[in-house]
Amino acid sequence: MGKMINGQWRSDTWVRDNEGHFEREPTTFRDQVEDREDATYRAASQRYHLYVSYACPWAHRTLIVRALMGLEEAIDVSVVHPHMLDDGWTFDQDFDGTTGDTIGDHQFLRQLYVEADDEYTGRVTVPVLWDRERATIVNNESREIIRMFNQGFAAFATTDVDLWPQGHRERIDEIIDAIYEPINNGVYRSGFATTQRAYEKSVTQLFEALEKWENHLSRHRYLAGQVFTEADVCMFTTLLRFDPVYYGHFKCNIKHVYEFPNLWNYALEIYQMPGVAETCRLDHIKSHYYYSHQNINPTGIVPRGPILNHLAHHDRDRLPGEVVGL
Ligand SMILES: N[C@@H](CCC(=O)N[C@@H](CS)C(=O)NCC(=O)O)C(=O)O
Repeated sequence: MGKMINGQWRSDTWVRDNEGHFEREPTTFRDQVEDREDATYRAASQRYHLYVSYACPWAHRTLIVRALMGLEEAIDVSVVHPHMLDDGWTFDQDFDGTTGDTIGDHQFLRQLYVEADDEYTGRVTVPVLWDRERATIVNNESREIIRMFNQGFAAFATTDVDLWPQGHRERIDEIIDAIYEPINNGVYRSGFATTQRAYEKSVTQLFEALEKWENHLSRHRYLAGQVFTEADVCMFTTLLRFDPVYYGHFKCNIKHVYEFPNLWNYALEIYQMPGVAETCRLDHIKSHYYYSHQNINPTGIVPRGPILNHLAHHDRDRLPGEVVGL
């Protein structure tokens, strides 16, 4: 995987600690769009643009929140090619569903990073929230982008969906923190581990956390209780990728998600919420991981299975719950 160092692209740079644990570097563009007249980045329709990969679980969070809130008109999107090789994310268009760079004429995502900061050092990641007016990156941290959509962009939404409702906020933030390391990042830590010990540690923590939430979901419709929130979006994008990719490619194979009845039915319910299925591109997901990580799948062969039916009937109606504003 490549990386920018002082504005120059270098391929093949991986970050691991000396025990073989994969380390995810913190993102650096952390400005906020706010619905205030004097804000540097003032919320507006059609001013901001979202760069995503359908493959990426972090970017997928932003697409789901955008869909549930009905922000499609206000915030347009460019979709990168699922293969991420020596040039990092590209705007090649020879894969169904890619769009190219619909607002600029860039060939590579890294060009946006250099435009935003010509001395940029760090990874070139999706999602990116881009400001057309200032021609810069506002933010490239999914957790902050989904919060901005919910807060800053509410006036431009075509639904009243609120994924960070009053009265639940502290709990939602605690859950997002709690699932990040063992689950969302845990699958990567398992898959990218370079020692048996590092792998065992991550995979054990991952399945302990999944068992814990499986148990929680046997009694509660959603992670924060009766309301569907940002925390569920963060959990869902990992669950969706689990059986098709993380189980095999990342060796997270103690159980499939479909072997956890509550987690599986919970994922089905979210998949079937309005607008969500359209954001779920398993073709991009499988192609990206199996083809891009040449260190763990050198042949680049993308497996045919598993055959899953995300439109199957789910049993979550047995528990009380709501999506605020839907
Ligand atoms: N913390 C970031 C993580 C984003 C991230 O790591 N995206 C991956 C794709 S799944 C990426 O673009 N990786 C490219 C790289 O690391 O070179 C977020 O949540 O937005």
